[in-house]
Amino acid sequence: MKKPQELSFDQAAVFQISHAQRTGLELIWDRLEAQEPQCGFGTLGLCCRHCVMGPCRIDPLGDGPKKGVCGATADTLVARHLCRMIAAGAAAHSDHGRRPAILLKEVALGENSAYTIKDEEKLRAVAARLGISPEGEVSQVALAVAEVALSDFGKQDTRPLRFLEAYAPKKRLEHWQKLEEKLLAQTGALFGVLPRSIDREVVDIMHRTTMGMDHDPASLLLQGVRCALSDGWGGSLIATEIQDILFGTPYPRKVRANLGVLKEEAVNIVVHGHEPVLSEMIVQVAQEEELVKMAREMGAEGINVVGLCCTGNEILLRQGVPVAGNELHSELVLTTGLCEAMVVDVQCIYPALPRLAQCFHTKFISTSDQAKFPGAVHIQFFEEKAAEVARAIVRLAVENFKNRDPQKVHYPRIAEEALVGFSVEALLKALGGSVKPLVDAIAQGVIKGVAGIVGCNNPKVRQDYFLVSLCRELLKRDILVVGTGCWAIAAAKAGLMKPEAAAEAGPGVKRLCETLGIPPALHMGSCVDCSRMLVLLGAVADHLSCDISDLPVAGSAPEWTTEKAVSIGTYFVASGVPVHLWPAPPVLGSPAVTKLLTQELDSLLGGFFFVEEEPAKAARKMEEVILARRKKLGLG
Ligand code: BF8
Ligand code: SF4
Repeated sequence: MKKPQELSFDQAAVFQISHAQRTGLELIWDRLEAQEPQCGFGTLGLCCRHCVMGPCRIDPLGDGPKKGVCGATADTLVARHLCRMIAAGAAAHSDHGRRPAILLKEVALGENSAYTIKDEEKLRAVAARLGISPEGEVSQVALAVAEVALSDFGKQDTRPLRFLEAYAPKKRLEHWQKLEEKLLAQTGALFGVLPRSIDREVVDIMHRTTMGMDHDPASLLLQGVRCALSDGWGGSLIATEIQDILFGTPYPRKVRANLGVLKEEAVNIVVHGHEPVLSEMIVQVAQEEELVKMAREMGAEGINVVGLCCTGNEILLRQGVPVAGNELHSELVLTTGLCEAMVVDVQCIYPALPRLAQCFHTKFISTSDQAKFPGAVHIQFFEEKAAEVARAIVRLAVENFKNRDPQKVHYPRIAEEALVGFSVEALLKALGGSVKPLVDAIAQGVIKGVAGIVGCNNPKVRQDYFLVSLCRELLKRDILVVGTGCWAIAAAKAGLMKPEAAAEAGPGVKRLCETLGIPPALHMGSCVDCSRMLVLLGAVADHLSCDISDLPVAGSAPEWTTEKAVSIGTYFVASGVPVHLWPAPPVLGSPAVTKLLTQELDSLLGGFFFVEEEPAKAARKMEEVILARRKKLGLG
């Protein structure tokens, strides 16, 4: 058994893992160990189960088969599998985005009175951007915006998504158009890059990757690019924009992060998953007098709602709700014995959680028809009865307070402060209304550039070590860091989101942060909010009349886990941003696909992937990319 310090870089996690090891609670690291050694074919991407002539696997080095039963090669298998990962990731983000889009339509039509439009200014700004008249009745504008969003999901013509056309910077849009024309002229074959509709690109991949369809790795990967773009500039962007309209655009606020946000005296409700539609409502009803009174009658001080992962990020940014942790904290939070309920919606919810909850008094409550868990209490969420459902959930948690066993309570009193909520709107406000001060700071060499760090925790990587160390390394090199998802929570827990953390950065970042009153690591939101980074990149590119691929920027997903992260990485690369990954994706079984991803995509799209195992080395490579782009821009 590995030592807790080897498993996590986070002191609260180390404390809690030690406790679990002492008391014999099974955690994710134990299950990883039980899986080892993991399958070499799978790791290299060399297996296929797309039809029942298989399963097939390809032996890259030995004297085993070099083709599947149908004749598919290693290149096909690897490209097909990566493509399906992108489709799954894009589907998850986009299906999430569909929900607020439908909700906005219902609110506009008066069919749902549980929700309202909180940010009218944003609504009108989004409308204007989409070419819809921003004037007039709120409900009319909202309906028009919702209709455009919904049509982007399901339209059948071949025009690019309207959200993409409205938000992507001019030069990038031209680049994609020209690339399609160039490939047609060069090869006589059609290669689509611009997404036609969000649902269609996922369906296209599922079709294309069945037995006997597309076997050309480049063709497969370009469809992967198209699907990923339908996520970044489509489904995820729609999720972000409409959630801002419905729940409010984030602005800077102080919050607390880590397991120490749990309160021994209060009823603790942990909300975990991704969508703010339910969690917003839980936060709201948990403040209702009747429920608070009920909690007091049970002997608790009150009701303490805390977040986990991306649903945590959503309410952290908009409501200032404290966040208990990122992905690898999801089991640890249960082991504190302090959770009356863990309420989940969709995505990144380990099926191990309900079993672990049963070792305590914790009620594990699932709410989505799309995410059910054996061993859970299921309370179905209906949007039109949102407040009632949320009240039933909170009531169940409050009633459960009496079942808490003080003998089983064990938690670290560790939490950090963080200044979060840097939406593009908030950043522009901090910059005085335009991106110019940021552009000037880059042009004058005050900072070298900007890096985006995204993504998950992965038990194969010491928790938060890469996320935090990479951030520190970049800051030292005078590269400002922005990001989302589980990185953002890691950075908050590590204290990097306090304005004082600028002291750790190089002199340029420090100066910029002090001038603007911002921390050196900026929390831009949940994983669908990676779209905020695209919008920011677009604003800077348009301001300079250049392409994103000219800007001194780089990205990284240093502890990535999910298929969603593959989609995110791909849409950044396809938008002109080089992206670092660790662990390596399952593509190394095909040298041809590996070369496409790490080299050839650069000439097609102005972005590429690279893999690096060490934070300092990854930072150095990101700095190199940034410096090379500065040089090209004549910035020295
Ligand atoms: O969507 S960073 S582990 S919680 S996938 Fe999941 Fe990864 Fe966390 Fe947010 Ni994003
Ligand atoms: Fe094997 Fe080809 Fe079927 Fe895949 S599609 S399982 S490689 S026969």
